[in-house]
Amino acid sequence: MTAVPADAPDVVRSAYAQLAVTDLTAARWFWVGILGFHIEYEDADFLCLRGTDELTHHSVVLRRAAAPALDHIAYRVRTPEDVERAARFFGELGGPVRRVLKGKGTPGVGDAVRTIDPLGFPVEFFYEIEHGERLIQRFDLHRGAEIARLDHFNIATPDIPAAYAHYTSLGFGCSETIEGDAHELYAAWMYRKQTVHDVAFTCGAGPRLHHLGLATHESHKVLRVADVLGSLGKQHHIERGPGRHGVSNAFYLYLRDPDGHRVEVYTTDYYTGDPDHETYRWSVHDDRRRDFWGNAVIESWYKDATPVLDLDGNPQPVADSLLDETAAKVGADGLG
Ligand code: 4SX
Ligand code: FE2
Repeated sequence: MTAVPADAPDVVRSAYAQLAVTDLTAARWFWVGILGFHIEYEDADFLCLRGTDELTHHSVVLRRAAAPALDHIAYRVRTPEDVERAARFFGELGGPVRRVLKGKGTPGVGDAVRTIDPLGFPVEFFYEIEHGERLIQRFDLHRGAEIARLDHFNIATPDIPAAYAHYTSLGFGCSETIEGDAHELYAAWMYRKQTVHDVAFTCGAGPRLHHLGLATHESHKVLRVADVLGSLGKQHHIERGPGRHGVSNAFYLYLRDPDGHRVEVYTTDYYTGDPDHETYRWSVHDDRRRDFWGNAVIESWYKDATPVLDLDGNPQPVADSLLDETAAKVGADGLG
């Protein structure tokens, strides 16, 4: 596993995302009924959701709001002292740092620190969180896509080298990249837990949230959720796939929730925990990189993403991308 730089908080994993949604009833149909998340807590404003394998309070929080947005992504750190280390680390970077005391922020989460990171994203770091009932063998309660856990955040950001540098300074390793002829970075996948990623960067206008990657155990769950949406006449929620990624080797399906937030149902990537694990580099011209079978990527997948909020709940300004992966020639349609 990658060592943590001396001044950085020890990040364990991508832990949860809090999304603003406009209609909790519609969101519940999608996230609970279709994806199979379990409700750990709900009130008039919040829905806290947990996958079947997750022992902590939630991995997705939906907050009722006037417009769809990302409130924050959150990383769990190893000890309470790492929450303090996060406050110092981001304070020195010059961004706003806000302490959110237990009971004042997201339900179930203890004392936390929120910041706007150098990439413009609202990010929370926490150690303490309530635990929930073990659902791993409550097969009687499993349903829908049987989401087991949150796997990763994918963020749209205009400057991939800057994102790579920031997450490297936080002790993240890099499992895979997409690179141009001069090794210019189009995309990168970075991890703390021992999988392909906790966070990945898609080159695009940003800061925006590209998607949440949600792990299920078996590829037939991915196929089943597509079949169910078709049966319900809700096939417009399917955006891309099912397919096999080149990067990560995962089997995937991208869906859009009722507010347009993108989620990926994701399964069977690989172990990256050895200390000398090497980065696997894909050429941007290889049409297997994003779909191993060479299926073209729909343009909305590259272009659409969720706006992100600052710590006061106002939309963050968005900057245009430096590189355009859709312009890289890979085949007849150039989308690859
Ligand atoms: O489209 S890619 O094959 O590059 C890809 C996208 C690989 C892994 C992911 O989680 C993802 O969202
Ligand atoms: Fe993903």
